Amino acid sequence: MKSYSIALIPGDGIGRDVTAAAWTVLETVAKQGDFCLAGTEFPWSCRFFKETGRMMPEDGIETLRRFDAILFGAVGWPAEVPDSVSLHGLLLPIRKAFVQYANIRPHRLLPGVRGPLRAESFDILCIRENTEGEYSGAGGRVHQGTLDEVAVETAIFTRAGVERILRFGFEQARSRHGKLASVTKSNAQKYSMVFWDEITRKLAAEYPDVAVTSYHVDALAARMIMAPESLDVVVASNLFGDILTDIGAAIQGGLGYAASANINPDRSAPSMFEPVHGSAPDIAHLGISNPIATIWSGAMMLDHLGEKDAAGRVMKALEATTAQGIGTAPGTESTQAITAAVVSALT
Ligand code: GGG
Repeated sequence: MKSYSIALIPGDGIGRDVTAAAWTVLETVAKQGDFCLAGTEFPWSCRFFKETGRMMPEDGIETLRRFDAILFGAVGWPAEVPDSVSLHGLLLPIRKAFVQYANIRPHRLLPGVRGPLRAESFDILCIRENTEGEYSGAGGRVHQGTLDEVAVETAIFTRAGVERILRFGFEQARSRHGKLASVTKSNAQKYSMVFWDEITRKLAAEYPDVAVTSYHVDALAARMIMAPESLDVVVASNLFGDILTDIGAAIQGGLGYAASANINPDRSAPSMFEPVHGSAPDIAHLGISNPIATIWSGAMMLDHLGEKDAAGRVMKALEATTAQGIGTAPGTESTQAITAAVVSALT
């Protein structure tokens, strides 16, 4: 029987509840199939930081490297650890170290889930560059605390980095409906974003079957609300992708439905699967967090591992659950009740 080793990092706040919920569903579908999931949980989080002074041990990356995949919950507990410390101490280093350069985020309405828009038949796949750009962490502050203080944060765009994410976007568009929206702000950012547009045009010649349109990020943000059904695959830089996918989450009913996969397309290191949402300290410990985004992310993990049938079964179970109205109104059912409904839809 095929076995996959999965590193589980529940992280902070609701990350713990939703990861446990997704794991219950994944273990159920594995038992029904002919494969096994061996999970190892790591306590890396803001609590771990308080105890050790680090978000993960010094050898954390090397520890994770031997796993087939990582299921991640959420990071952040700003009352105790600044968000800039927790994010740069856990999630971002994993994405960079494992060259998970493609962050894939699907946005569509599950049956029974009402979004805020009139348009209901959109199906957008956002691809966010995940290892460089505005989140490179390059910069510094001088003369701190004085009137002369200067803060510099440099966005880094490499030819290799931009080319590979755009190529990934073209390939995804080719495998879907053949449309790619490439997002920049090249009127205002005349170096990095003009560079991105140039590479988009160069690659477009290699993909004559893909209809590519370059949009400014503000126009694309409006389009996601006014005409989401006109979009297929959207590819954007780290920051723009981060922001646009919160719009994507909003139009699909909320962050509770927004799944994501941090993919290393070369498979030279593990990929990581996580809900788009953060740790939600305001509702942590209430037992009402929506596990659907994490369960959907788990389905993406199964798909990446090659367990396509199991991935499809989890998505069908999610759809059957929301179609019954379960998990469709925030805070109505407990995390446990939604999870139980998905598990029962699997059996
Ligand atoms: N589950 C994802 C999570 O914890 N997100 C927190 C966050 O702030 N993420 C920023 C990012 O995805 O770059």
